[in-house]
Amino acid sequence: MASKAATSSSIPTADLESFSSHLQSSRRILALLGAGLSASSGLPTFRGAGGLWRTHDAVSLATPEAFQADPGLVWQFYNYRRHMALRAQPNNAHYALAQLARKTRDFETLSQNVDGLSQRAGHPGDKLHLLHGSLFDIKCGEFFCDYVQKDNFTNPVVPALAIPTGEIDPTSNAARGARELDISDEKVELPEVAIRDLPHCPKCKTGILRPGVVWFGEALPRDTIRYIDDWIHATNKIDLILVIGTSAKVYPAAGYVDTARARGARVAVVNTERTDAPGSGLTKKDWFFQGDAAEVVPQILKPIIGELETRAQQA
Ligand code: BV8
Repeated sequence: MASKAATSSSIPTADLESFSSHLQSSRRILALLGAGLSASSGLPTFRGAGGLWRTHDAVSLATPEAFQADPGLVWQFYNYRRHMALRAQPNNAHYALAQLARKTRDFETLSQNVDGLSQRAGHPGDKLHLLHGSLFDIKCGEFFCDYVQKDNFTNPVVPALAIPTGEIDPTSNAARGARELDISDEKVELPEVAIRDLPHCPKCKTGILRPGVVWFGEALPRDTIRYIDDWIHATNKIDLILVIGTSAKVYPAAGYVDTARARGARVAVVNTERTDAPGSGLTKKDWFFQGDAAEVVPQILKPIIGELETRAQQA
């Protein structure tokens, strides 16, 4: 297992060769994706600086309790992340994985990301499994109501959540042209949002709508988990698991690395941090490619996907 800051030319050939031959001989491949995949698209990760939104730890806002306590604040957090995700572009790692999915019959991708960038890179929907939901699905917050709205890209999700520009009247022309304030910075005043101005459920008429993401303490989507478990148990062999841009600290998602390993999978990690090796660590049969996913993933998948047809627009 080798590790050296990998730009396209500096991935140790030995690793690239051994990885390439294993990749080409692999019949059943799994991938586990995390926030690091979208880092070079400009979206903050949960660890490090990105882990804080204003003075709030992102993880603490991603809970039913936080929504119960202050649905306005939680909606401002999610509306901001929807806004940032809509403004971001998929990068070459998103495109490379989409290409691998088109070229590999038995390749399933498990994403912890809720930003929609893999979908926008054309990753085949039937081979992309969103473990933690999507920022662009909206559902009723009442447990007894099953109202769900898929792929709602309205921005802001309701007028009251418009990102402030510092202009008094947010609907004025001046406001429309004005630069948005960075509300992730606690120094920027966050406008109060009244409960009545939050999105309400058109079905049960009582519930406040919430983002269609899986919050901490909540179960993952049953059908998705069932599909993945059926795929894993379909045969007793998995050849390779790609672990890309994740600290693999959140369960049950992180548990899939050892599940795949238990079925004979070799592990290939792409991460900027040497420290973030998943599950029970790496063995000499595994690979660690240190570097930016947008750089490294197209490089290591080249034996199957060739040169990327669709490349991210250089910002
Ligand atoms: C549940 C959606 C039960 C919302 C998210 C076992 C052990 C310990 C704890 C638990 C356990 N089982 C369950 C728990 C509790 C909890 C948990 O895991 N807690 C953690 C904190 C210890 N799990 C849960 O609560 C789960 N639910 O267990 O329910 C249950 C069962 C039945 C019935 C009822 C209840 C639900 C977990 C899902 C929570 N929702 N997201 C939202 O997004 O707002 S999790 C969220 O955080 C993300 O989806 C992701 O999963 C996680 C962040 O992790 P990463 O994506 O890896 O991002 P991170 O910033 O950490 O790391 C980025 C990495 O990229 C770093 O390694 C960095 O070095 C690297 N990187 C950075 N830049 C680049 C890069 N790499 C490459 N290129 C770059 N450019």
